Amino acid sequence: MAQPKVVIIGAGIVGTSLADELTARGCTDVTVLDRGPMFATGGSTSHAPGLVFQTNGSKTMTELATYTVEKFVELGAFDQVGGLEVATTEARWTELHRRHGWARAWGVPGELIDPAACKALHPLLDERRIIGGFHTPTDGLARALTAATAQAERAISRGARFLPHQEVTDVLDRDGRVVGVRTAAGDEFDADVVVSAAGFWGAQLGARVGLTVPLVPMAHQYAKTGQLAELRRDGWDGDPRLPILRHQDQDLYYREHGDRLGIGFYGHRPMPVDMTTLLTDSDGGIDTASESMPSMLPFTDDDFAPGWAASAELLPALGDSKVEEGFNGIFSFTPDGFSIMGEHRDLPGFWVAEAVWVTHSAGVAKAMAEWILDGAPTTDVHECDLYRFEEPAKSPEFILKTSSQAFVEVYDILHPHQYRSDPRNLRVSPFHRREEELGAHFFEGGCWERPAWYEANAGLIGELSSAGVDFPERDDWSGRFYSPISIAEARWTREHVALYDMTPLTRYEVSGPGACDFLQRMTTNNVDKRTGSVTYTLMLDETGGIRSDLTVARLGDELFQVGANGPLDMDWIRRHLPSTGVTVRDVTGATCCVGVWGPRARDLVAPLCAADISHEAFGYFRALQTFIGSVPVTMMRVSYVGELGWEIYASAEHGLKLWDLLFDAGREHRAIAAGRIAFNSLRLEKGYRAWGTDMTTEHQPGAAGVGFAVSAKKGDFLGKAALDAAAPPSKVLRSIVFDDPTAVVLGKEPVTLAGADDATVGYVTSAGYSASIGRSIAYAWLPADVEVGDAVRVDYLTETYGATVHSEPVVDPEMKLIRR
Ligand code: FAD
Ligand code: THG
Repeated sequence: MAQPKVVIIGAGIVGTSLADELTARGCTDVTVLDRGPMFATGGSTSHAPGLVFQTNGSKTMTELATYTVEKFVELGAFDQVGGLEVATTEARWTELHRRHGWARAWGVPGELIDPAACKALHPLLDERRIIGGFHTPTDGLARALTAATAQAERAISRGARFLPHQEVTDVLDRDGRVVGVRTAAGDEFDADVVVSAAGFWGAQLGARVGLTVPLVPMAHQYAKTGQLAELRRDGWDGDPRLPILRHQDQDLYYREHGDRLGIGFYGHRPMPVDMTTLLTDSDGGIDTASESMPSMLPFTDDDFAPGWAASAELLPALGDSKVEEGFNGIFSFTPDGFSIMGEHRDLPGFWVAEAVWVTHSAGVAKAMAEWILDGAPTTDVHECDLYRFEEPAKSPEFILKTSSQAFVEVYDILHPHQYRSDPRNLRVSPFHRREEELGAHFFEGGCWERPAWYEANAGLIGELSSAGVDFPERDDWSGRFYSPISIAEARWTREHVALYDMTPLTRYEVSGPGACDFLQRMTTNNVDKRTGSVTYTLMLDETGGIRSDLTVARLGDELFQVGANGPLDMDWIRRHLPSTGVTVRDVTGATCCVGVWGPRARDLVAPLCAADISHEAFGYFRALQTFIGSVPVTMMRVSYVGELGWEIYASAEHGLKLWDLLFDAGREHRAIAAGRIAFNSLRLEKGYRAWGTDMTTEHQPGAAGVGFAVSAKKGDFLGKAALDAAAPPSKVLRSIVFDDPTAVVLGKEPVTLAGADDATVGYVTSAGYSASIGRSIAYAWLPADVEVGDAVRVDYLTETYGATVHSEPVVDPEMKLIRR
């Protein structure tokens, strides 16, 4: 679509930024409608205090923020006063080291400073109460309304129009596409593209077009103090000068408003807002918002009291003051804290960009403009994708519970392996009962319960220790959500045999006339091989970036089983599905899968299996439909852990029987059940990548080390043209091995070159302890000229570890373990 006609719903910071980004790209037929006046529309942006802390555990969110800062600075709508986060507990001080690591990894300037330096930056602080701070000089205050107005005016100068008091009540469609919107007054506006940038109204608007937009409008308290003598300055121009301040140990943040302080508080109970009663006076005496400022609810003093007390301790100057004014402001929370971006799959042309902070607004708008006009954003935004949610996660109950929890945890120190406690047990495999009996410790992923390790294997530690296997102690942080039993499980897999519950592995059945051609077009490798073949292959986007990595098993002429990575794969496949012929079905929940891997795998399985499973009869990367006992199974000789063995699939009702047959037969081979931590460590040894963590759409196959999955002989496929035209990558994914056998990192740590200056050159993606070599292995994105044998340093919390770039895979490069 060269010049689409665009209607944007909402003239908050997101809608105005998007109008600017679209018109800057020559897409000038843009109409922005808002239910309120321009530009203090009454939405969240109208009263946002505008603090921008760029650093985030997500590289994507950080980059969206960094772009926003650069743009707002250029617009003269940003006071770059810097950001300061202070620690009042040792745990927070360690956390600030972690945040400093993220900042370095993603390119945000910042340093850790002592209490005196904090005090020098922010004289209101009582430095005796703090252990240290993290200072980020490029953070600061967005003047949200100024930025919105400036971007709108620039868009108008290029041809866009902004119409106030136009409440969109209907989205119009014809032949399955968006064709415009209708307003409450009955006016219609034609459009090829409609973007909902309606902020916390977004879920309601989405529902009108059958779309679940999983956000919850939540009230959050913001107050201003009285005038503070400490903030009065002679000859002052009124511009803020103090850094924006965060006191996360008490869920608080601060900014300057002239000689008053603004205080934001997240320490109160979650207050989800019922949109149906937002503007209706209630007989029950419940306060409601006003029509002129629907995003502001009356202040509830009692909720704020603990926040005020904690503030007065950190900032003694507040002692004589009090809350002069305050409100409970409304903005969006989501189940995982990320924004929501994307196009309605069943109503092409209808897009959403919601649950976006001012902090990320311009970055989100740029990515949206690229996505709408060029087919893909240049920044990887899969964490924000509208279609990232599993089915149960689209339920109102799940959305409310998890979004409320996201509010509670907004400033908490969250361990990367800390999983939600509620809702849980939404998806359990047929082996779950047996796993519980074996003392499984469960992690949650994709709403599935996944065993991380089994207490039943605790006894192996002693046996393996006697045989010389190390079980290094971990520091407090990396020791959480962890057990050394996982080392025993990994080692046992390489020496004996283990059962892995692979049920949560997303899988699809692709069938019908044209199925083979369709998969050939969607993926990079040749999948048009004889029945019984399995192929490792990639899906690319239009820019040649990696959308996913898959296994494609040909089970019949036009019948395939695809092993995938999650809901985004189904979305991508559905979007490209031909209108007739090919059917795609998610068969994950209706089936189950157990991986039987290790040198004794064949000894274990062969007596149970109806077919000849010798190496000659059942080769590597082959699939076969046969029986284990009386259970009909599909077996694939594939192993993400890099061992001899099979993924064995059965329909769910046979699952328990399948597990029992294998487990009982395994006794004489000393088979164990093994968990995800062992699984992860073994796949790192083998050099296998995890999509979403090690590689994303930002990376091309060669750089990510999966170029072998792109067939040179194959005809055209999605992304091929861009791939062929691509410049050589500047960064590549490498395996590094830590020098110190006790070193452990968890991912997202900055990497520097040993011997060079302190400049960060890359970052760790995933890491795990290798029981085979007795050291941790990690993947890191590093400059392309870094070579095998080069020494690097990885900063983990308060430690620095040396590591060496290793050839790949670290374990079994000759593939002897798998092909036997
Ligand atoms: P909005 O600004 O709400 O704009 C959405 C617009 O859509 C509104 O103008 C609305 O009128 C319009 N609209 C809705 N439905 C319709 C319809 N059917 N037809 C026509 N128009 C419609 N973020 C930060 O980054 N830093 C902070 O320090 C910060 N502090 C905050 C403090 C408080 C108290 C609050 C409440 C929020 C804060 N936020 C902060 C969050 C931030 O304000 C919001 O995330 C952001 O402003 C959302 O922008 P938006 O454009 O998506 O939504
Ligand atoms: N099993 C199945 N499907 C999957 C996965 C899986 N799909 C998603 C994800 N995991 C894909 N990831 C991989 C990564 C590596 C391998 C398999 C799936 C693998 N690679 C071999 C290698 O690189 O040496 C073989 C490559 C080849 O022969 O082409 O085994 O776990 N079903």
